[in-house]
Amino acid sequence: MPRSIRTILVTYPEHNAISEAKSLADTAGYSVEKIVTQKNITGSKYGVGRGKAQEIKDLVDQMKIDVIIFDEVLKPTQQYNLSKLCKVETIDRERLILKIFESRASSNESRIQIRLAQLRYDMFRARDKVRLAKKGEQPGFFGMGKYDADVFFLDIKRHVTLLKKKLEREERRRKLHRTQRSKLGLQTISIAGYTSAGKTTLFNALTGETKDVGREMFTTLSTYTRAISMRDIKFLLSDTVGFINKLPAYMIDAFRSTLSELTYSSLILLVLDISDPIPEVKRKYDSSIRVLNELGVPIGKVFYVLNKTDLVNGFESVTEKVNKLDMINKDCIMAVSAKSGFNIHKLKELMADLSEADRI
Ligand SMILES: Nc1nc2c(ncn2[C@@H]2O[C@H](COP(=O)(O)OP(=O)(O)O)[C@@H](O)[C@H]2O)c(=O)[nH]1
Ligand SMILES: [Mg+2]
Repeated sequence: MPRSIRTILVTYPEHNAISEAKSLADTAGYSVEKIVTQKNITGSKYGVGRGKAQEIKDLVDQMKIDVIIFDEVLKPTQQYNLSKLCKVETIDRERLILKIFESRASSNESRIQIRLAQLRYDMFRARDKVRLAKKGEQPGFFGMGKYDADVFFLDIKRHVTLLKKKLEREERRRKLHRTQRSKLGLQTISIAGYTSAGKTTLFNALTGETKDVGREMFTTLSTYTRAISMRDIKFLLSDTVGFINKLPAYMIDAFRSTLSELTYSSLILLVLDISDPIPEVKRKYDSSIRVLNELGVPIGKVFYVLNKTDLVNGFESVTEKVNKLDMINKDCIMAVSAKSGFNIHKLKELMADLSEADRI
């Protein structure tokens, strides 16, 4: 087993920012050893201030850190300065998100969309990088002059055109794929929701109870999909990529295509972190519903799972929060704790009930 990649996470000193950034890093497979926060992480030279940068450098040395994850967009110069100071690689927020999408792409179409987003990311940074290269500050990068820079841009543009053509072909093929998937004869239940709502914890809780059924039958299943059985009913359960705050516009197509499996799921478990303050739960609920609408998911297929009830004081508080949410489909709610296991069995029973009643 490869050694885990030890990281320092640099983010804002707010609970939400920290838990989202931590979950993003986890999802991308990094091991977060230390969290460093600062109110403003968009400063000019290092992103963080000089003193903070030095503090990070010391921590990198002391804790044998491999990578710095920076929860903001960094310019190549900033990335370069921080990496040069600390002598380790720096990954900014957008690169981190692209890595997650890349690891979750399950179709040719989404792989192309993600490649397109990666090219956009590189393109935004190319000019700055060329400038760095000219100053001789980053010999590892192309080492190019103006002429080479033009060629580089032209190459990216050609690549983009090519990928867009491929994408059109894949879109035409998509219908076929869906028919094939349904031939497996199993219904798919997908777990959706914001990053750090507890999707993966719920996925593990739901799949942990039963043994993997007939995995050998589904050799194409990814690590994020497992076959589970409840009573005698079998389902495919999928952990999907989370909704992300402040997702840059150029990544939206890539994000949607990685979530396309939601459109052919029989049931969507929409996980909400009920321990968030009400306005936060409401904001996440509203925008989750909006994304599901945009993806063409019928709201009747959505079942709400209110997670982290162990952090909420008493059942009344949960009920009170729910009343303020003004949900569509109010009868499709279950409060659970994926961590403690509270109501997990009940949730499974309920999924079986829905199936037997032909609701899914
Ligand atoms: N207290 C509590 N923490 C939880 C619960 N479910 C998940 N978590 C924690 O919330 C964080 C994010 O969970 P994760 O499953 O990775 O979220 P995901 O990003 O939606 O997949 C982790 O630190 C979990 O341990 C829960 O029911 N109660
Ligand atoms: Mg997860």
